[in-house]
Amino acid sequence: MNILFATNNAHKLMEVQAVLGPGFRLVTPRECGVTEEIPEEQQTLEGNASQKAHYLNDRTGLDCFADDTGLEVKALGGAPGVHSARYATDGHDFAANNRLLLKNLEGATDRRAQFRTVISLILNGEEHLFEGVVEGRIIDREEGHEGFGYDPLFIPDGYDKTFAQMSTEEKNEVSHRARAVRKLAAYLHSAGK
Ligand code: ITT
Repeated sequence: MNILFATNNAHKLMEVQAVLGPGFRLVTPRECGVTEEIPEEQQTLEGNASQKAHYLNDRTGLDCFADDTGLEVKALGGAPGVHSARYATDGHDFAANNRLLLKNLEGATDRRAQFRTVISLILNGEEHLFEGVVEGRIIDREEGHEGFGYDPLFIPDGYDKTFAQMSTEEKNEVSHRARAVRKLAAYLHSAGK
């Protein structure tokens, strides 16, 4: 089955394709002629995932899904959360975001954090939400070069290395996004897709 994924993030695309497997082919907004940035202006992950999926569904008339993800750090009251992409600057500057996170956690003893993904699926005009969470901790310097975003600073519970020190397959064993995508896949199968 072909399904449209409302993302401009190539890493997300790769991770999600690996979880869904060869039974699904992810189609990008660009392939459907949508080249502008997809708006995400809401104050919650649910709101943003929903806005992105509705935007693409309105533009194309096709079934589609979107993922919005945030890193929620306990000692920072859940920040950067829904503001994870633009934590340090107005752009998607991963290095600056990571520097700011380390600065804001200087001296913190509680370094617990979780990644949370919300997926909004629009199928036959109806919306369905799926959530995936992984708990872990923020270390005090970047380790590893795989993945993207905050991956070099996050060690999931039960592991002794960061997401950025894992292959896509390893990250997908426990990640927030993979957990949400497995729920999405189960739903699509149950809907006969
Ligand atoms: P799209 O909206 O085009 O899908 P995005 O990069 O803007 O891509 P999000 O808004 O969902 O994606 O993610 C917000 C930020 O959270 C993202 O820019 C990263 O800094 C971070 N992030 C998301 N998923 C992550 C992951 O699996 N590992 C590390 N950081 C992640």
